[in-house]
Order: sequence, then structure tokens, then C-alpha cells
Amino acid sequence: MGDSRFSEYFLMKAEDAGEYVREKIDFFRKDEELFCEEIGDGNVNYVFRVRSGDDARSIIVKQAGKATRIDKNWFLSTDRGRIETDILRIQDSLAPGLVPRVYLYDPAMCAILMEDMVGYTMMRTALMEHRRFPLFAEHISTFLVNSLLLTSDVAMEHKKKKERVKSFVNPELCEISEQLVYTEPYNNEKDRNLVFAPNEDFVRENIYENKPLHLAVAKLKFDFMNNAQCLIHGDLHTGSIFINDTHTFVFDPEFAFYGPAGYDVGNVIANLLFAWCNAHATMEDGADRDAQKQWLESAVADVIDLFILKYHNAFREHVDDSMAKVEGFEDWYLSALLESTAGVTGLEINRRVVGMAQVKDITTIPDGSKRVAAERALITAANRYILEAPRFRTGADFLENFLNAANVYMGETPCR
Ligand code: SR1
Ligand code: MG
Repeated sequence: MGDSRFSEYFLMKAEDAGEYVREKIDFFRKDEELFCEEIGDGNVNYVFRVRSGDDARSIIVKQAGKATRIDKNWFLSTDRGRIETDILRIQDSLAPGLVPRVYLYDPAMCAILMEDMVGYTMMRTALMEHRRFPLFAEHISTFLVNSLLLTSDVAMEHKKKKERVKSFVNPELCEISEQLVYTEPYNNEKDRNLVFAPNEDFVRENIYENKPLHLAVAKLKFDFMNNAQCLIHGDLHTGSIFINDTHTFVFDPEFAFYGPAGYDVGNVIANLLFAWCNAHATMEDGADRDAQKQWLESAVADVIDLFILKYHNAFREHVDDSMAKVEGFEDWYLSALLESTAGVTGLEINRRVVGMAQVKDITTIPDGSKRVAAERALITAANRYILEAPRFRTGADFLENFLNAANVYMGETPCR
């Protein structure tokens, strides 16, 4: 393969990807014509779908660029493809079927060849089409408990876990989160926040000048940087999930590292709340909107409550460290995890409302006054998740806090 044009890294274009797949893997028939398009819509990588003319077979090639897509001057190690491949294989063993299959990782081109999730839609897109997925909470809670608890010290042999911590050190991707989640939304230190103009005063008073909030966020930041609790996905928003009526896939774990479990759970909750705001602000008042909001409210509460239930089951089944079995430890460990989940729910909300990497659920709300109201409700709820984190113990606690803020700013009694 030494003389292959793919033996040295270059950033592929759609027209390269078919030839690349043929060279790397025996996936398509030799005689079939291949079609390829770049379908990535994230901030970081390039994603190519290569398919046969009859659509019978297709495969995804995900290539790491040397710079992010959102900012061409922001350079990142291409090793993130290796990290993503390794964690997908681990997650597939812990939560079988809930992540796409990886066929091959090519370190020369920093590209992953993986299963195309045909018949699935990116969850953010589906939620913005106001579709409902009754099995989502069941699936994601299994994914969260299995991938988080079972990679932590309470369930893993400690030396093996420490080896894992080493191999998932991911400094540049972590730095993105340290900046975009834990720093810039609170001080705009790089002058790249994107504040919706009518909310400038609200953001200044409630975020930039909120000293108690800054202290709480600072504590969460250093927890994120120092608490090597378990192997987290690191970017588990609804753009990292593919879904249909019967099944859920979690993908795109390139931000993975050993960090606090609450980071993943909190990301899921915050992104369901963005979908709630989108439904409220863009659907016509009536039964369908009520049903959409009601389903999202149940999903928020169920993700937390099913997580708690499955956590206890998994703890009893898998934990064998004698000190982790000391009476009271199981509940103490869960309380800390839920407290961290509340904090991160607030952080993810604030950063998506005022930071540089925003979410379409909110930015595409066409009616400016409804967007203003949604953002104020979100920031108000977010600050309470962060400042009052220890009091969030159940799904109902998480939901009630958001609905209270929605009731004040979005002018309507929520559905529950
Ligand atoms: C520079 S990357 C910006 C954001 O996109 C990713 O999906 C992460 O959420 C990151 O914070
Ligand atoms: Mg991503």
C-alpha cells in the first residue's frame, strides 16, 4: 500500500471517498458504481456517505481535519479519530447495539469507516420536525448507566481503569469544552459569544455580572478537569444521536475522556429542554403541541428516573470493591452524580444560548419575541440548576425547575 495516494494524510473531498473505501475495505461489489456526498453538519469533522447506485449498501467515512469547521484557525490533534474508534468499541461491548459499528480506523488518513445508520434521523432534526420517540428514555438511560458506571473505578479493576484514563487523555478536545462550556459564556473573554440582541441586558445581569454563578461554574470547571470518574462521551447532545421509532444510536464521541459522569447525563437533559422550547415557540397552539411538549417533559423526567433505577441495578450487579459496598456509599455516589448532572444541565443550557456554538432548536425560532422568552426561561432555569444543584434528586425535580421558568417567561402553564 506504500504507493497508495491514501498512505499520507490529506483532507478528502467527496470525489476521493469512493476510491478510498474500495482501497481500504471489501465492502462494495467491484463492478458497482459508487456515489458519495459530504454530509457532515457538525462543527469539527468531515463526514462522507458512500453508497452503491442501487442504494443497497452504504458506508460512512468520518475524517478528522487538522482544524475545526466552525473556526479554520482552531487546530486540533487528528488523534481524536483513534479516541473515537476506541470508545465506540468499548461502548459497543457495554451497551450492545446502541452505537454504530466501526469497520476500520485508518491512522494515516485519520479516518473512521463505520456503519451508516440508514433509516435513522439525527435526533435534533427529528425533534425540530416535532417527532416523538417513546423509547428514547429507555434506550439512553441504558446507554448512560452502562457506559458510565461500568467504566468507573467502582466497577472496573483499578489498574485497568488507570490504563484507560491514560489512553483517553484528550487535551485539545477537552480544552474546547473548558473554554466554550465552562468559561466564555460567563465572561466572553475571547469576544466570540453570540448574544441575541434583545437579550443583551438580560445576559449581562444574569450571566456576566452574576458573581455567585461564576463561583459555582468555576467549581464545576475544575471538577470537569480533575474528576477522572468514568469514560464519558463528552458531547452527548441531540446532534450526537441517530434515532427512529424503535431504536437509538449514540455516535460522535470524539470528545471522550475520563471525566465526570454527570457531564453526559446533563447534556441529554439540556438538549431535550431546547426541543421543548422549539415546540412551544414554533408549533401552533393546540393538542399536537401539547402532546409534543408532554412527551418531552416525560422524557426529561424518565431519563433521570430510569437512570437512577438502572444505576442501582447495575451497582448491585457489578460493583465488587469492598469499600464501595460499604453501607450508604451507593446512595452517596449517586447523589454526587445527580448534583453534577444538574450543574452540567445548566452549563449546557447557558453555553448554547450565549456561547459561540449554538443550537438550531433556539436560533431558528422565527418569532423574535418568542425566542427572547425561550432564552430567558432557559437562562433562569440554568442558573438554578447550577446554583442549587444538590436539590435535584429526581426526574420531577429537574422538570419542575424548567417548567417554573417557562411559566414565568413563556407565558403559558406547562402541560403537566
Ligand atoms: C469548536 S467545536 C464547538 C462545539 O461543537 C462540538 O459539537 C462541541 O459541542 C463543541 O463544544
Ligand atoms: Mg460532534
